[in-house]
Amino acid sequence: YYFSLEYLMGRLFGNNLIATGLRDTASAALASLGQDFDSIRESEVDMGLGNGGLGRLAACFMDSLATLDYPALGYGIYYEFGLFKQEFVNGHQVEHPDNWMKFGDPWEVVRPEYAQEIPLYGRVENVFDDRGNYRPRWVDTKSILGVPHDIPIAGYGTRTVNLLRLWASKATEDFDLAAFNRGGYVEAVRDKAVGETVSKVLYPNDKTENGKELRLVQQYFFVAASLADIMRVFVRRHGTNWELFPDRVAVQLNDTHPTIAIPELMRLLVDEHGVDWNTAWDITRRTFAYTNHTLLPEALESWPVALLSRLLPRHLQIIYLINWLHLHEAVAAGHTDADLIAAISLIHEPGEQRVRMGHLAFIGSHAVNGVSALHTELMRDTVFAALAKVAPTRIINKTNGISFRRWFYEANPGLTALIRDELGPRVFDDPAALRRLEPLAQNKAFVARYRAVRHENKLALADILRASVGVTVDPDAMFDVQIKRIHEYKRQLLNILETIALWRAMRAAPQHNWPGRVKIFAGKAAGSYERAKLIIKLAHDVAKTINDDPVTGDRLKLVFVPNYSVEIASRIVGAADVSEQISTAGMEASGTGNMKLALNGAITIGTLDGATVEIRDHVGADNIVIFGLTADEVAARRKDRFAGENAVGPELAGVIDTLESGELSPDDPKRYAPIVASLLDHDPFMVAADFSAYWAAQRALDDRWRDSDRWWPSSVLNTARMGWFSSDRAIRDYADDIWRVPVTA
Ligand code: 26Q
Repeated sequence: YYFSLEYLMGRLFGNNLIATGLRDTASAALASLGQDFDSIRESEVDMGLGNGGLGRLAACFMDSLATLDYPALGYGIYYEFGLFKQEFVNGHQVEHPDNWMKFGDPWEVVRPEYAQEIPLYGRVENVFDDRGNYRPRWVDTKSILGVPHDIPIAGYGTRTVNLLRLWASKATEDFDLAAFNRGGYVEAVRDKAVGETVSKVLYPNDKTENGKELRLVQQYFFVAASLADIMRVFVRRHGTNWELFPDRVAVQLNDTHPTIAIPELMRLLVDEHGVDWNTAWDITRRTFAYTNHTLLPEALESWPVALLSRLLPRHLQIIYLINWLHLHEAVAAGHTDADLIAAISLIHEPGEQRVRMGHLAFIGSHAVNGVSALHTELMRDTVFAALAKVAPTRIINKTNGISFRRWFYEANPGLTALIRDELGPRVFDDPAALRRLEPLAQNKAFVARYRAVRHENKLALADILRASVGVTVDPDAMFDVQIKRIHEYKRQLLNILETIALWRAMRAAPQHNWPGRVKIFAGKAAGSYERAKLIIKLAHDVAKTINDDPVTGDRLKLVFVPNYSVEIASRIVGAADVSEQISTAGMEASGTGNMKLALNGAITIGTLDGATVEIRDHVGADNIVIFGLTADEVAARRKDRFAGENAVGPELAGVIDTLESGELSPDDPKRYAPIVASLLDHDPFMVAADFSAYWAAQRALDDRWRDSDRWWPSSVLNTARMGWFSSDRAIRDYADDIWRVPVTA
């Protein structure tokens, strides 16, 4: 059972047809009816119930679970509004609600018969039974109803269809009754609206918005409904033989967002089913496993004790008892150092008491995993260092993967057909078989066909760019792509500043043999993230300045594709020549866009961060361009406060001149003063520190591009050597090492 607050599914029509092998049949059938497959496909709304990487990973995992015949369900929330839609008005991001269900959802199967009533608020009555045992009762609760909506997930080339079970919230009768008894009809209806608010909207922040009550209600709502659903099925099959529970049930927590499931399972076992505490704790731990997706301090979830005591008073008691036993166990094992004990406590103490959800997930799980080798190592050394002392084997690595069905066969039908021609259809059953392409990297005829496919994809993308942003680009130019959420640590700023530097260099030496470049950006900024929005505006100001410059002409363009989505990503990955993976080393847990682009043959320019490290290991150091500070070097600089010591090279100095001159923003000449200040002052994301290395790496990429006998074999080798990054491999690793579950078919 996969527990996730987010599933970024995209469109399902094409995907389901590929899975069932009916894509071509459907296309022919539609044609015979005078209908065009693509326009039917495009009439589907994108199911955008996620923010970015974490939500898309959940979607790829659902695909692989079904494809590999694992008996699995995904649980989450059936948000009425998915991630906001993005529009640019005068270069500024404007958000609009994504009312994706407006015309109904053709995939949903509603299961009202499996609805669950979820209690909230109230208080705990401290009752003792006649033998003196503590039998607490959670009373005076309000409740909301969870109604499951099932989305079928068809496996590729198998009869397995798994379910994505998403809960919609509804008001319950007694919610209304309470208000009626207080004498208010209108209040009753308002309470009803509160019940329906819970599943109304996805939180659009991809770093923790700490302390928002509705967010915690969402988390508890879906977790409690899902555990009750799992128990319903378990009891039907095995009765109340709870000791068997961890052998039949494995729950994977997608980040800490569903961590309240740990005290909830304890409450169900101990309070509702009379299981003794120690047995219940053993069952709980053997049931859960937790995946961490970030080490950024501001993104580590914690909930104020005061909020928990109001919303989930019994859970808070249980958390305190878990913590008391956990700390005593540590002391008994010889960990007596007071700093260590404070560091492993579930409760963060100084100031307002808060429950650290990462800590709770860690101690309530039998396995805790990171999402790339580097990230897992950093987990052991930083956020979970103290806990790793008391549980040294719990942290393991499971490097992310991507669904090749979606990110290869569906996103790049031209390349899929070429590979089917060369390697036969069986290659699609085994991503590792892509390796057989390796010798073809030296085959001139094959390379020419591979290149022709890329060219076709670039022509198609050029049409989209013309239609969506009104910019005409040269399909023979290098398509240089950075597509992901806008975040300072992902350093879109570094890329934009390099664009300014390149523009200045081209104007200074227009006769130089510059290769054509199209810098393609896409991605959303959280509505409240001002700096990210300023970076979007800068990209637009740069585009406005350079796109019409007759000196640089077709040789340099910048386009920012609005409203990034799974669909837009699918149109871009097969048309990319260059993949920008340039986060400050140590800050990107894994990345998965890096895998999508390299699989489709883009050459990566990147830092040694996240899974890009492993991509280098697989494609070979000659087929990737690595630059910049390493994670260790970044950490050392932070510690020694290198601030002010950055040597600002001539290129960056020129860029700063341009920013300060107001040339890019004549309507507001000081607009970028805050960006310049942070570059020159503390440079928290090492943009200035890495600039000259990045500039040099980009020029090395220019040299490679001019040498097509080097570029294209290298591109083919990227495709040939990316098989390991299939989510099928990742899911097999979870199943073997964490869930210990065999396939069913
Ligand atoms: C939490 C609390 C309140 C509101 C929002 C959130 C929240 C929502 C989404 C916090 C984090 C996220 C998403 C995080 C995410 O997408 N992380 C990415 O996960 C990918 C899959 O493992 C990695 O490849 C990326 O490196 C990582 O950034």
